Amino acid sequence: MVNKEKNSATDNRTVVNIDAPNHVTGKSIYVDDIPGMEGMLYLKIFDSTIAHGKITSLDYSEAALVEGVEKIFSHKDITGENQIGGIIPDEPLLAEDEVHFMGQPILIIAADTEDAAEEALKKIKISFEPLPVITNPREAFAKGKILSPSRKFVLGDSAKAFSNCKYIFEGKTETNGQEHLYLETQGAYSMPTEHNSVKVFSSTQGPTAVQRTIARVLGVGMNNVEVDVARLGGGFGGKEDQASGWAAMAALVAYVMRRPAKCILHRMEDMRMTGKRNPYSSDYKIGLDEHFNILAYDVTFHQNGGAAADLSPAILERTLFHCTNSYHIPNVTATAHSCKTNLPPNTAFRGFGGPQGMFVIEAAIDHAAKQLGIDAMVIQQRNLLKDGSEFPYGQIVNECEAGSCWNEASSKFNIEKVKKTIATFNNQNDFLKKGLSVMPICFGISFTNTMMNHARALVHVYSDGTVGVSTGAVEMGQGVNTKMLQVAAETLGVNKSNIKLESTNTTRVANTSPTAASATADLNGKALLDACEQINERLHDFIRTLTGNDEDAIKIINEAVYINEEASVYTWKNIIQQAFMKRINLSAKGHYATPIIHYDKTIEKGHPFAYHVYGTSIHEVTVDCLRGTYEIDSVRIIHDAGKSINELIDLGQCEGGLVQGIGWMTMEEVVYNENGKLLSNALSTYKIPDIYSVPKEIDIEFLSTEKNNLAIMKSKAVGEPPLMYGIGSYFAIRNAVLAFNPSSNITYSSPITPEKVLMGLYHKSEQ
Ligand code: MTE
Ligand code: LUZ
Ligand code: MOS
Repeated sequence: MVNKEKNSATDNRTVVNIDAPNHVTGKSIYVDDIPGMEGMLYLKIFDSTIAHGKITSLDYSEAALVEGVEKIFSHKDITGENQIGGIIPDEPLLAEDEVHFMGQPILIIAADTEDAAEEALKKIKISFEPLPVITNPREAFAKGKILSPSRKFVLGDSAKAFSNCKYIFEGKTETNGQEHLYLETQGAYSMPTEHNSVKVFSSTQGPTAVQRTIARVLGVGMNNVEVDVARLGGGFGGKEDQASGWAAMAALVAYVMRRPAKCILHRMEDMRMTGKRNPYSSDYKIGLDEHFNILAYDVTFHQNGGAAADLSPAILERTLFHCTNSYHIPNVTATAHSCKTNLPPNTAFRGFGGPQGMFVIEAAIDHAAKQLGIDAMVIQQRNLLKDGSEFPYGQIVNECEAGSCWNEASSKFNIEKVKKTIATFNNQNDFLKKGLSVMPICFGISFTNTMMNHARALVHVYSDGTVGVSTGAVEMGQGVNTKMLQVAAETLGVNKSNIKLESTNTTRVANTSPTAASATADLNGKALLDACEQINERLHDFIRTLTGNDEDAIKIINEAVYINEEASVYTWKNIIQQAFMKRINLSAKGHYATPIIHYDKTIEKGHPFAYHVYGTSIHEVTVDCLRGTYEIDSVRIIHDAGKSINELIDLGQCEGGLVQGIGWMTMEEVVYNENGKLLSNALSTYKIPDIYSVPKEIDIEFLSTEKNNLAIMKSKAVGEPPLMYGIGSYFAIRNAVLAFNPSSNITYSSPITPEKVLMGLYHKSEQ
């Protein structure tokens, strides 16, 4: 099952990321590396110092006099609409009379130098009349502050089912936010172009969203705005929607001043002004029969949305879609509220609400297991999805790999033996305790908003036989450009060295969905396939006119032309030259829209996902019970990769996702005080996993599951699913704490930081 044998460097499936050499030699270009043009303005943002209040006075006359300051923009200087809300128009670009979070932009300073802009910043005088600050989603909900209508998914009849349950357990969970910490901070560089237009280089996952937002803010057509993206130094969801504001600022200044303008956030500005993963506060109730079958599950989610909707309504929806993770539960009532608080608008982050939903069902199962005196894995395994199971949203499970991943992991990594070794270790050690957990995952692939699941690609074959490929995909480190290159090379039969991946540009490929939902390679790859096939068809027809036999079967492999399976005198290059002379169209635009998917929000039922990605991870940790510190000893994973198009890249995605998930669950602690001020506002106070805190051993094996699904060349999406393996490390640490102190009151609250571990280790029950 597991395919490890093929590893030759010439194998298409182990192609090295085309960006790797430039990344490691510092040649890759990010927005701030684009050389500034003559007359370029530097932007600085003046942002709110309180989390909620009315602006009673604002005086920037002195700041405007600083030498080098060209203009200070307030909301009154916006030529179009002061609105950047993506799903719901509830977010001004610049605050007007009220501020709703600390870090909310109020003014833009445009100056000849960064120093002048910084200097001006200090001279702005503002006063506020403070209003009550809410940071807690439950409190917001109790006060009726919601960002979008609440949602409810119902399967079966959980109220009735609970009355047939032998065991019922209820509880609460908390998951905290997560800072994206992309290496490249948010930023954009814009220049005025002819005919009332602007060109913008933006570090965005959503070039079209940036284009649409700029058009709205400037009050021009989308055809007046060209957005270009070479690559991102990471996005992780943080630039799916939240790149638009900075791009709109740079574009506004360029448009009004007729000068190039650059807006790049410094790290602490970025951390303060941008939203993070949505924290959730949730209630669960789980019911089981005497055989530990889960019969019923009720769950209520309170999502901390922050001060504006941003993508939170869509994130909320995905939480519901994944609220039963990879388990078959026949009776489910899941309710979700998006709560408005005075924090920066929270946003997409790898997993997009899915991880938050999955944590709760895992906590509920763990709770039941602890009370029943059994291992959580007994309940987990017993209730895994099978072909024919129904998800709470009505989609029927098929090509299910939940059981195969579990079984493969269990036998390959010998769970039974690990269990025994850990029990022995824990018996022999008083102040070191080990913990074990299993975390299965199931993640739906497609944008949950059906209309977003389409893409286009543009292929030019130049008359010398070289090829330029443009798609709507944004390269952000996940290797999508390399995958696109492989698709084009394989489909056209052209050597990779003759194909160039162009930047993502709204003028070349329009109306793109953001690079998100892990679906980028599927959507854009299939559009690219369509474009390449159109060109193939024209070339094959042309070759048949040369052979004079319109029955001939043509194939081009490695730039050699085969006719009826036999090598011919023709090569790719001479065929292209001849076709060009015969005025054959050597360009093609491909289009793809995912078939079969649909969803009816009015009844919350449908078939929203093209397919699901599965996997099983096994986590072993050791807790130092004197210090409360811990080490992740190992994480072993069987991952459902389909037939991976690029095993090196997909392995990197699994490792990166896993570690990012572990960070969210264990050490990354976003802290706001009760005034809505971000305390974890720098890398001295916000810790992400480094080489010392990653698992000592990571073993990831792909379950080769070449099936008839809608994945690109049968290679399943891989960007987000592995993040959710990280949840397993939380439960392994928790289990180690309980091995030391079985009566600990440690709650289901993440991240499980060393402080929380220490408190849990030494908690004394009241009796
Ligand atoms: N990998 C890297 N190196 N950098 C990133 O920013 N973003 C993740 C994931 N992997 C990200 C990454 C997120 S949030 C998503 S949705 C997917 O990549 C998007 O790309 P894909 O659709 O091509 O998988
Ligand atoms: N973005 C989005 C996403 O708009 N819809 C989604 O379903 C989604 N899923 C994951 C990540 N981003
Ligand atoms: Mo990823 S959260 O879909 O950008």
